[in-house]
Amino acid sequence: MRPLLTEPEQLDEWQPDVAIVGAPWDDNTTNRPGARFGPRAMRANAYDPGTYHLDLEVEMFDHLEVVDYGDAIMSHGMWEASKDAIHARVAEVASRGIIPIILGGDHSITWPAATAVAEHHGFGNVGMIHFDAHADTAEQIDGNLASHGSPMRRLIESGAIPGHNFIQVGLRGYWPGAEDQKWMRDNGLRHHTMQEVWERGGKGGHEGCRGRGA
Ligand SMILES: [Mn+2]
Repeated sequence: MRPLLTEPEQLDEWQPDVAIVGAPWDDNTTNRPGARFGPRAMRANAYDPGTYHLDLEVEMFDHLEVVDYGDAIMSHGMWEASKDAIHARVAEVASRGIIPIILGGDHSITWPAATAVAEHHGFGNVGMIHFDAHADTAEQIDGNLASHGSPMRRLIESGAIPGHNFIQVGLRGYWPGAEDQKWMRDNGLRHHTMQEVWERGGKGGHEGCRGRGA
């Protein structure tokens, strides 16, 4: 139900607070591809009315001008071209001071998307609150530096978002292993495991945060 804009000049005309950008890419998954259908599925699910926030008693679009800025154009099987397309489309939004909300897509899209945001605010000035089962800090997976398990590593290595600006919430399961976790500690990342969230609930204070500086 939001206006669809397709050209950067329309962003200048409209001057929205928020612009949605789809990034329908899933070739960097190790398993369970299909996230390329995420943006269109989320748009389809937003078909019904319902923009009033019950808890806050706020009609959200009275306060936020939100537009749909379409999808970044993906070139199937071609990460470099697709990465550049995601970066460019998010940069068109972020460089105008508009907040981008990016719909994926597998998690590799966070590398170009968050880089574009960091370029606007300055490398090192952006924080990442990362809700995920996995830390996505692998050096590489099966030789793929752009794997969906690696975007946070790339952002930290490039300096776009330093490790000490990361809070990861919900880590669980078997991965990453000890070596990558040591790298995360050495780079100042902090996290709340899913076990901790279960035990303490969502209102726990900062003092329980694990990792350096906590
Ligand atoms: Mn992830």
